[in-house]
Amino acid sequence: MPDTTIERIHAREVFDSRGRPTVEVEVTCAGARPGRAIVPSGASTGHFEALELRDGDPARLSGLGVRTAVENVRSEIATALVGQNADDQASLDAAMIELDGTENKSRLGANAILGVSLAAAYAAAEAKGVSPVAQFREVWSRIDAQAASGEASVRTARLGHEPSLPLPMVNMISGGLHAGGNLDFQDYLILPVGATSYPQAFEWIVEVYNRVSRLLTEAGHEGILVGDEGGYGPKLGSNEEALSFVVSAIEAAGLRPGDDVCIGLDVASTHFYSNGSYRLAATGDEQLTSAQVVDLLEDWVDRYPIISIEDGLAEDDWDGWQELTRRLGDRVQLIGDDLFVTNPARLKQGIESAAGNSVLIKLNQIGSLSETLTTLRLAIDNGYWPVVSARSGETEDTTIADLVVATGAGQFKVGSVARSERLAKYNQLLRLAEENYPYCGGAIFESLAR
Ligand code: 2PG
Ligand code: MG
Repeated sequence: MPDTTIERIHAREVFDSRGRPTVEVEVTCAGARPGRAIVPSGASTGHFEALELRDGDPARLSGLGVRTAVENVRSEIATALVGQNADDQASLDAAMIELDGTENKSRLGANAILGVSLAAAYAAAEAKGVSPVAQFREVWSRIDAQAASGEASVRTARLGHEPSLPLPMVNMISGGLHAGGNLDFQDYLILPVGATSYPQAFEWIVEVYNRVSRLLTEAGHEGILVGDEGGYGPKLGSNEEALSFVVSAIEAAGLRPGDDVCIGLDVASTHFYSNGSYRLAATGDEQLTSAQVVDLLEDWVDRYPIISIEDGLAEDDWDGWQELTRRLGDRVQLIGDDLFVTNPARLKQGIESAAGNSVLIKLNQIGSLSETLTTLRLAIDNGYWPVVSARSGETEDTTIADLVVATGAGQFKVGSVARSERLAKYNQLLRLAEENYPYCGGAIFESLAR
């Protein structure tokens, strides 16, 4: 039996892809190499996310330092967890949640807790001599499945059973808070639904990405500079214009829009919503009601090969979400990001009120591996497609690539194919692709009326 007793917990401040401080944690089991994880950070964060603890000292790094969170790991958390079993993920996470004592991890910081939670999984893997995928697989298998409930779960029947390679959803053009606000909508993405393997899917993506650059440049737009997640950040005349560039790029790459490659949007509408209305700036100053946003999205779905829409409505516009789901839920994946914040209680509310049919899964929105997997399980068991996602502030940490494969969650969203904090994850998937995990790709959407 390998010894998985935690001997040491260490943390330090490192920097993410936006040059902002973040937390790195190392957990070491007796006689083994340390397990290490770095916590990511969002820009278009949801109000209901767990709290990322920042120092708030204006004299240092604009208040963004994470020395307090680092100190919380080194002192309180280390004191509580040294001597515990790194292989007992559920108990470690429960102990940290109890130690923190708040609803949203605001005392110790979700960045502190998540860093330890993930580094402990890596430490257990090191001690046992198994791969991260194998370790995450084991933790996943201990999360209780619920009795699959009703018809909806047919949608996700393929997911969660065995390790598999995901369908990537990749950013081509960026707007919103990730690219200087040139466009109101945050991400124009592609999903290579017709590809039959992960490597083929990835090659198609790169081909289309290169065509987007060329087409933008030829049309006199900025086709080189990229946003926080590597998507191009052109100044276009309207939000819709970005869609036609993406369709043209798919065609220019010799692929068929709608058959080979579909489009996804992350509207990220929470950031332009206030007092019951949605304010669009790209085409002057338009104020839309929730119903008008649904009309606009439906019109786009009628005219473009859109298969996925994230945060079409804001994080507290539950009525709007229900209407959107009634109108488009049979044709399109409707992902709740700010709406659900990877939180099982909010996802439950969504399931009960038929809001959305998919959930974005981001570890740091909830702040521990166990809770993340609980939300993932809840989604699959209730017919909500999970999409494992990076944050806009990322690092070389590849946890989510191993996690999406281990859980067989089916979809992956990491930003674009430029910037190495993104490629670190995609390249890890190419390594895992050599291990011959199955790939079901676009078949996960077979229940959609398209
Ligand atoms: C999102 C994410 C990632 P952020 O909105 O889905 O694209 O952005 O990490 O800024 O919340
Ligand atoms: Mg989002």
